[in-house]
Amino acid sequence: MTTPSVARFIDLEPEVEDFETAVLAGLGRAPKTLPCKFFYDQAGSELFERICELDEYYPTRTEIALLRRIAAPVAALIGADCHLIEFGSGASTKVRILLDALVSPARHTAVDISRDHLRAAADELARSFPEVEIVALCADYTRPFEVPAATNPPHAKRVGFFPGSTIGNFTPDEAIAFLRSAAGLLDGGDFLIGVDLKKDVDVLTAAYNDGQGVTAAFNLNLLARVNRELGGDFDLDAFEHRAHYDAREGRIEMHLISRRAQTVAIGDHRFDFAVGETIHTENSYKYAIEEFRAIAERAGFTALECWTDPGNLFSIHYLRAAGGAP
Ligand code: AVI
Repeated sequence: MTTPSVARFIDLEPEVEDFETAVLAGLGRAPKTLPCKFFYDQAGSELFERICELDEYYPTRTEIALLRRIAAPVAALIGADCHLIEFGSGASTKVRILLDALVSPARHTAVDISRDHLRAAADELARSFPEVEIVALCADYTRPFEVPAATNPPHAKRVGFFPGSTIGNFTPDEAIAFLRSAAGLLDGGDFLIGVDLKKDVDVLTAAYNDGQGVTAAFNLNLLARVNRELGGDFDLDAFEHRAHYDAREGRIEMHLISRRAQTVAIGDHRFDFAVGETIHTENSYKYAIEEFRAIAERAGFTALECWTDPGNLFSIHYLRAAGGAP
């Protein structure tokens, strides 16, 4: 079937959690927190793209090289005529490696909450892969949603794709809940998922404390965003980025530390900070292969295959929903 070289756009009009409500609630807690999903405004997304190119931040280049290496066995496991679904598709860079390797993929659905970015990236994909039906689905993939069936063939096997170790930004319980709901959406299909591995603490901490200060700027942008969008008066020089590895939890924690005792105003609200007080902004969980397999199995998947890079930095798991086709 010949398809037009623009993506079909479906807007599920995701309800975006109110930034103001989340900020006021998070700063009102003890200890103070801000949710990491609010990192990604325009400035934050640009900073994240720079993070992905840093020498210290190994996950992106390692996963891309690994995906290139395993594309053929992954394509063999997936089989012909699949319906590929990427959760949080962003710039749709990594999925191109799969689309190049797959045998006559029927449809690719790119799911993302960022409407304009999604539409542009999906149109680019449609131009590059004119023989694949490309659909851009604007939705919040962290909440339940429906994916329209492929038209050709109508019952194409669904295969999920969730690269980047974004699953590590969920707590293990949230990761299980996400995987369970994805299992339902994939309708007995398969799931290819990138997961960052536990490793030397110095390598981990360097990845989140880069020498150029890009990760610090990314973290501090959250306060700048509060100032821009909510009329806050955070003095960015009065907070410092800090990231450390908590071995007991198996996670990198990112924080913003108050350099002095201070009061910050956001509209009519006031928040007091003691010197050294932190705002916890992100967790990034790291998993041994067996730990992630256990999580996948608790969510109803069978772990069929796992590949790692030669340095054992990053893993890609191939999961099959229990009861799915062999
Ligand atoms: C998007 N996510 C997988 C990144 C991570 O490594 O947890 C976000 C990030 N935070 C700081 N650097 C990168």
